[in-house]
Amino acid sequence: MPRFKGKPSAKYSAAALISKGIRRTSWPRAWGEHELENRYDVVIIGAGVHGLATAYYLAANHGITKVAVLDKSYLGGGGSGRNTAIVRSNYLTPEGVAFYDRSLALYNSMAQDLNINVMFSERGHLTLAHTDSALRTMRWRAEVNKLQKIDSEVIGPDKVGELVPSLDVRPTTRYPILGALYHPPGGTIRHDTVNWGYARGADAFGVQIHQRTTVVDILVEGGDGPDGKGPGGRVTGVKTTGGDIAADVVVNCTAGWASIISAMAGVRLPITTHPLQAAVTEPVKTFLPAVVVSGSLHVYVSQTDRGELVFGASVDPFATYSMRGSLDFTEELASHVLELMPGVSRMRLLRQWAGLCDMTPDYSPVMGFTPVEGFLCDVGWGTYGFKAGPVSGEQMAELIATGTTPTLLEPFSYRRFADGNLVGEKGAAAVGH
Ligand code: PYC
Repeated sequence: MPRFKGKPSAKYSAAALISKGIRRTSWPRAWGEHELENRYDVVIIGAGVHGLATAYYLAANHGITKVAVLDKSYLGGGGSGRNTAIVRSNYLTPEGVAFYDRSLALYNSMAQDLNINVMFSERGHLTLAHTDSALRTMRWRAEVNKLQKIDSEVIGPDKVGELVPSLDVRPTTRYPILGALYHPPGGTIRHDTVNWGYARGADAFGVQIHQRTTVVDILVEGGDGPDGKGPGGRVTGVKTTGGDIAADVVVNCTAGWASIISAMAGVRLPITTHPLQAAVTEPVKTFLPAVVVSGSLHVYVSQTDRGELVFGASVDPFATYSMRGSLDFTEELASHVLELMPGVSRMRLLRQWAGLCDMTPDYSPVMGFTPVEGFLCDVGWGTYGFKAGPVSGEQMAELIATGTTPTLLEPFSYRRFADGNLVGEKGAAAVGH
């Protein structure tokens, strides 16, 4: 085989490419900036993955392009950019499994669909069981999953050790690993790129994204409430820091502020908001080939392509809008990770952060119509929001375009709390809450 001799041409050296790339001033903008108009067909509140995906599918699948996506901060700055980028479909309820399975399919084809490298890594997902009751739940999930043709099975400690050699699978540990739910199609994806891909795609169809535009009120007329809002009313638009906008359809795609935004329309949501903290270590050589979750030890961990370990835990046990990290979290996280993987004891934690999770009583979202005509919700995502972004956008767009609730959305209606048809998904939460 001919061997390369001599130095690479200076023109193509890494230093030259990097410096040219950085200095280049003509990169096309991925999405544009616009003057706020005074009317849109659809106003979407929240430029996270749910809002952006809804806008994208409205335009791409239904030709509805007179759409504004508003965000009080920057695009992807909420839960969509703060999560641990895990995707999976091994849920507990048949409704949840079908929903997330569609999301995973959309994540699988996203690089081609949006023409952007989302770095989807189908590396497999293991939920460890340390007790007989946890093992029972894993078996239950595996059966529900298999009935819906989801690749998911319970495996024993030996197989766990083979798949992830850094896990301590000895039976003598304090919390011995009795088995795991193994879900090969689960993995990770680059969360920011998913947001950017949907934003760029929506923008190309003419959708307008307005960052730093806060919704301060939702305009409703004819409602039962003293202010004319609430059940029986009809949405007419929104009041923002950039001016009033008229719209027949307003969609709440926020996380963290979902109940506050809905209250502006006179719609009460059964949601409490909790911070969820995460942390990342310094990068090291790749050694963790799968996503590992331990519900009993309140931890999930995966390794990024850069080599960092990304950890998360359960939501903080108090309701607040604060996103401050805490020493309690770090200490607990470190001690639990070391129970599982003693070998990482000398790795250093680089940083930690938090996002906000809107928790519903059954750990399932609230999607679709509300008692205020034209005011729709895609909220209440708890700790599952990022992984549901694509399917939520696709299905919400269909609902808006056709006026009919698609089958995948039916179980998650606002009505279910009054009808008593809860979709209990707590057993599939990555960690016990
Ligand atoms: O449900 O897989 C999950 C998850 C990971 C991080 C937060 N939730």
